[in-house]
Amino acid sequence: MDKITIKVEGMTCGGCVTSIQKALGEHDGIGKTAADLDAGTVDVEFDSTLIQRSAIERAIESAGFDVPAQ
Ligand code: 9UX
Repeated sequence: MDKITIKVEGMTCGGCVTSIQKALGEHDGIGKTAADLDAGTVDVEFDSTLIQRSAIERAIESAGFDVPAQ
């Protein structure tokens, strides 16, 4: 598994954390996720043979959050 940290804008409560982690968990190739509300980041473990960073960022945006240019 690779591990990346993605900056995410718009997480304002524990429910946001849950919904991001739930949205990511539905994708093949994504392992453990950990959203940090205070830091505005999400750590994502993923299998790079199954999913790419760009798709992970799109999944976060589809869940209703903004991923600024990193
Ligand atoms: Mo709580 Mo986070 O309603 O969008 S889930 S602010």
